[in-house]
Amino acid sequence: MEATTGQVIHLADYRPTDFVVERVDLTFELDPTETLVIQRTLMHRREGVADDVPLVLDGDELNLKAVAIDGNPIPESQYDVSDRALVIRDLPTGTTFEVTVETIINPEANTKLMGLYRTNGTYCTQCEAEGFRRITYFMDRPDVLGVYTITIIGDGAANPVMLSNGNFLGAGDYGDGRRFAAWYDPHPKPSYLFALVAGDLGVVEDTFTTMSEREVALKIYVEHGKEARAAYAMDALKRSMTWDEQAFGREYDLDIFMIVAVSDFNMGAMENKGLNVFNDKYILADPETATDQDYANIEAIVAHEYFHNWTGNRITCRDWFQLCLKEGLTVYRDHEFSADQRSRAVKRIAEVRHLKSEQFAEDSGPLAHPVRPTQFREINNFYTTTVYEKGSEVTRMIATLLGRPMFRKGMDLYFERHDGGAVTIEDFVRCFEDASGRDLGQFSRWYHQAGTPVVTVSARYDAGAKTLTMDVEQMIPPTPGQQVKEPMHIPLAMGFILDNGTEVQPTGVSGGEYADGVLHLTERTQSITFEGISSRPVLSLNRGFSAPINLHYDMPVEDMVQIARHDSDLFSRWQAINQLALRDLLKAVKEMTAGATQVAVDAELIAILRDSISDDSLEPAFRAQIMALPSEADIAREIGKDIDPEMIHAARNAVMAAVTAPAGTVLADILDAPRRVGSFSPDAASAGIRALRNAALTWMSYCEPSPDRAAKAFAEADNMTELAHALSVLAHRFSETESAKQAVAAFGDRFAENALVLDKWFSIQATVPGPATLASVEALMQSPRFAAGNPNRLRSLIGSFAMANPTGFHRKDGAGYAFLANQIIAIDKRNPQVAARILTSMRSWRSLESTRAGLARNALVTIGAASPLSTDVRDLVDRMLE
Ligand code: 0A1
Ligand code: ZN
Repeated sequence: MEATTGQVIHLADYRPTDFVVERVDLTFELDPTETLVIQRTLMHRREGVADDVPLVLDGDELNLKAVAIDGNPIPESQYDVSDRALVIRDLPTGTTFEVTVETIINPEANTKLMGLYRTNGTYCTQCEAEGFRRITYFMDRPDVLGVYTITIIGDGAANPVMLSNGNFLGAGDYGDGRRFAAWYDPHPKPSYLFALVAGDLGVVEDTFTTMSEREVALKIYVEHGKEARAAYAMDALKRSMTWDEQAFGREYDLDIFMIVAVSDFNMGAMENKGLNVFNDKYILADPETATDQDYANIEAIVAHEYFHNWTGNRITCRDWFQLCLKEGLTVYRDHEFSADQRSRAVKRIAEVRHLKSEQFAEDSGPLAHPVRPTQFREINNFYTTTVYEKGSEVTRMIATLLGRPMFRKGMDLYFERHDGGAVTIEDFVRCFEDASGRDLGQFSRWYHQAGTPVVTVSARYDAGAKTLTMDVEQMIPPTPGQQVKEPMHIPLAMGFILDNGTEVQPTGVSGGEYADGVLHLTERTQSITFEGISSRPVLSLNRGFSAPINLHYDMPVEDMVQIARHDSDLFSRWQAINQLALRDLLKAVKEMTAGATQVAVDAELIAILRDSISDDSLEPAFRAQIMALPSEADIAREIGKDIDPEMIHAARNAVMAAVTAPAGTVLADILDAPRRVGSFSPDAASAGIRALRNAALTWMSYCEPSPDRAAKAFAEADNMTELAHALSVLAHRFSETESAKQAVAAFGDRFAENALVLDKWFSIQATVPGPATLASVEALMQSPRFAAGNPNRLRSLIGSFAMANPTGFHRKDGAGYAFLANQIIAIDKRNPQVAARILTSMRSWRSLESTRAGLARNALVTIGAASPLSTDVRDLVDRMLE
């Protein structure tokens, strides 16, 4: 299973290691450029493994100093060392033995930010998925579990803080300026969960009393001076700990739980046992610098990493193919947590929006893969929206199929049966089968078949027989390596709404299983008849987005309107309005492509939008969601081929102008309503009010030709949510005006010292629509505020441009693609993971119209021809060109 550069690794080749690790002792003598790592690992040969089988340890960019067995240095003839592996022969047989490996590493030169690296003078590690092998030679795979003891030695003045996993053993000074600290983690863990942090950091402290009355010390470490900005994260952590006890009966299991926030990090955060390391973007917040979305993200990610303590750490993955075992499940858990903390319907709408825009897009292009893949070349490229978000949806479907109490029973069994193990998706699913007695064999195809199922429904009502018959067909599109698909078990939540708005339950069903409002689709084609339906019902289908499918149902417009106005399920109402708007948007694109300059928008849609926005009985956050019509990317995905981003942009603008004009007074009422005085609160209800105001400002920008409203909002904003939004309305809708230019400059100057706010500043400028933005992105790269080594900055400027600026990036002359190619090649030299992540912006290139597709292809070929190229980028380019 060792990953050698570029080699394809297959799930079918899995076999356990030849040696079993028992204990790992690590000593670090920290030095910015020459850190000495001494590893002493106690292990034994697995039963049945022949005596002459050598020990193979993974490595990556290591400098080996010495190897010893049971304390005795061994001659070079007894081992082979290469950049990727250390192979030791003639090991003791029939007993446990200790292997000592000494390596030297250079944290300062580690620009990949994998293994031990430096960020603003702090030592920090990132080991998932294969970073531990960049620290020492080891069987660096998730099924090798060991109990770790860590000693950190370093300059005392520079490193008053020295942290690792587990419980604190002690610390002291050597008297020569050096200091040490020791940590012990009693819970066996894989190497990817190892962490070390050392440096001079500030700390925020609190405590949590667990359900069995144990007191846990909570500490969040940040750069000095930023302590006050960690208060919300601490609050979110305590709420997460309480929630996991109440919702899943899971209690924290060490004396201390620590989070460290760093400014250079490849991903969002990492769940190392007892010592989470975070991208500081997901820890630091205050009203002046953080948006409501930032607060929501912090809450969700703090919870996500904390929840990994049980789903990921106490029970981990047998191999990296099982990544969704921890990620899909933990995303599901953090979604449920946020839904409980906030408005469930609004949260679900936001989740589904994200799922469709990211995962559905991935699933329909060259990077599509199953939730549980069977092969990979570079595991870093499988931390995808499919593994995470679709993985979460699959978990959600298990809960829907079994019902909440049975789902909980299955989870309890999972924790009981597999605690301390490294397991597979099959093990996970079996717990639900055993708990419920239900066969989930067909359902498991969700893990194995890629592609978003297309479910086509037609319905007939028979007034004489009082029956409703639904003909349903499911089709799963072909995806790379999977041409033929088997039918899935799709739980379709649905309701029957009568004319008077009441819901009716059928008295009998034939042709399929229907229970508790869920229809179970299991065949390629199915005809289901519902009995006892007194009049023609409106069908409310896929309620709550119970299944991640593309539903094709030619619903009569009056039915859509009925749902949009009256469905008891708020999610369904949003879905119907969105669907109505999408229909008009698609029509507008078609008409404008055929030469029309005007678009017609359905009067009913305009009325529903206006009425919903002004309906004070609906929560503001929900109204804001309704106002966010499908994005240009949503429209493009729906069209699916021959995409012309400029045409979509023009058509959407025209529709926006048409729907916003009649709402003018409603918008003014929202914007002019007296603002709440008093201190800022990030709670969901207050955030909802700000979201509605922001949405109204966006709408105003389509029906009032002047930037004055936005300029006023910018001048008056007393929180980042409204300030950043006003800036983006000015920059995106009125880019040529003095107001916009002044606001951009003022914002940049005001927050010049705050990296996280500057990221917003870069990103807003990178997403100004239109072909001229490429030149501003290039100019911004020359700004002293740009930082080419910082992943957040790269993502905020180059990533936002490529991923979230359809008309800028997809310029018809291909200059956007050529720019991206150069940037990817340059970034790849420093940090392959960040390069690869930004490159996924090209994943839908085949659906572009032919001129752009040709130019996009050229850019991919250019990247592919660059040398050297990381496995990360090589793997993506090859798959995108296949
Ligand atoms: N397990 C983390 C995600 C993560 C993966 C890889 C990383 O290294 C580059 C870092 C973080 C999570 O799900 O939060
Ligand atoms: Zn995770």
